[in-house]
Amino acid sequence: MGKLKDKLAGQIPGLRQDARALVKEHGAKVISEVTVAQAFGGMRGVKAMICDTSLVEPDKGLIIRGRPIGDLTDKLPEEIFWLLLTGDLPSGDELKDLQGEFRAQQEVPEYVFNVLEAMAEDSHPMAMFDTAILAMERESIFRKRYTEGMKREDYWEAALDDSIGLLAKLPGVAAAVYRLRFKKGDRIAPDANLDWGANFAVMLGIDDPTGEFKNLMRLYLTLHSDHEGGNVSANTCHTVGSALSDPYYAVSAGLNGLAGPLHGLANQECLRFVLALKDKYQGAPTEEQLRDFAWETLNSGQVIPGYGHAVLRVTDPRFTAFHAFGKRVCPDDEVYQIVDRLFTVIPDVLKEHGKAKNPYPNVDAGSGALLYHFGMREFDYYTVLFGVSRALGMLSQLIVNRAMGAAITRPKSVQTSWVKEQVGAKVSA
Ligand code: HAX
Repeated sequence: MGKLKDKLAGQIPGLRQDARALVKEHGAKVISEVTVAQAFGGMRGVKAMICDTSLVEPDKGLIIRGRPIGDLTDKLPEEIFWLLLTGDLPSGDELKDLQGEFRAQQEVPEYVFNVLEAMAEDSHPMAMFDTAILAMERESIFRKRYTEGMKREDYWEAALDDSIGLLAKLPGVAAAVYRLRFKKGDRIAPDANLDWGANFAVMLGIDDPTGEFKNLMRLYLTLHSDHEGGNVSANTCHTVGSALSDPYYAVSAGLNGLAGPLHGLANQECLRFVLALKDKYQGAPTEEQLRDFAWETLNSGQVIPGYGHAVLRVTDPRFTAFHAFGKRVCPDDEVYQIVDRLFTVIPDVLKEHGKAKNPYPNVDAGSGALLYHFGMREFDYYTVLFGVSRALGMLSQLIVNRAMGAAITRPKSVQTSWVKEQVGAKVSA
């Protein structure tokens, strides 16, 4: 048994007891209510699900198990996975053990490549990535053990086994999508001496003489790993997993949600905006020019991509981390300079405009510029990088949910006519 499974096996009985006692003693108490606007508005702010892996605080941003993401930027994604699951960072030995588990299972089965090669040449990289994960469902230990009559208290163990098997292979699968879809040549074998994020960088095949692209991938995979439980991908994975569909089904479903333009695709829109500026002004515009362009954008009814957030009310600390990376690695890059200058100009413009509740940059404002700097210019692919990272969070949440015996998701839907009656609204013919 790996050290991660050992540690969880020690923690889970206490957590179960604690949750059971909470529900038994306080189960009837109210923690949230739902307004008509919320029922029609994506359930924003309704507190009706549990997620202990991470929290997004309006004035602080992402907090993973009590630690602000800004304090975790030097950690490897494998360390974040351990933290998400256990609440602690791994010791040196524990990290090595987990990395050994990933390495032992990193080989992607040949049939996955066959599936990818059979897809239409212009398939979206996210459709390819998600299909590859679904194709690997036959590897599921969870499904096999469930069919054999696995006990309910063992679900989390099988979910963890599947999660490690899947995470181990995701960089290889995602890199294969990149190289096949964008005709980059043969697949590149992983390097047995490298960590998970660096190996992903190697398999993508981006030229990296300084090693900074490896650092960017480690940072990228750490920063995007989790964002509490209610966002579209996490919530979808949670719901599908709650039916005891195995982790392959659940993660593939969650990633299908990440592929939406209002969710994971936003990062490519931000880079498009920055490149449009570069084209229009033949390089990095002055602050004055940026201000004019921003007002033109707003006056034509469009949003400034990369700014604003549904929950955050400060600069996203994940943006701060990317911004600092760019300042260190490519301060003279024109695309980075535009991102940097927008950060000086846009918050004041949005404040003056007076609509956005949060005039500050979100995570998507800076990441694309850095990928572009290193020569990864296939925008459609960016969400796959996000997906590899977010699988860490989705799977952590899923394992915890199976450990805690989370029930099948089944909120009550109501009809519009019922709402009208409930609030005394006029019922139209
Ligand atoms: N530029 C211009 N107007 C903006 C704005 C921006 N960047 N952000 C918000 N607003 C406007 C809204 O459109 C809304 O206008 P209306 O009242 O006319 O509808 C008003 O300000 C209030 O919106 P809000 O409450 O501040 O923001 P929402 O919670 O409704 O939306 C969004 C949050 C992130 C979708 C929004 O800020 C936006 O569209 N930003 C630009 C796109 C973007 O950066 N998306 C990436 C999000 C990061 C993420 O979560 N990735 O997964």
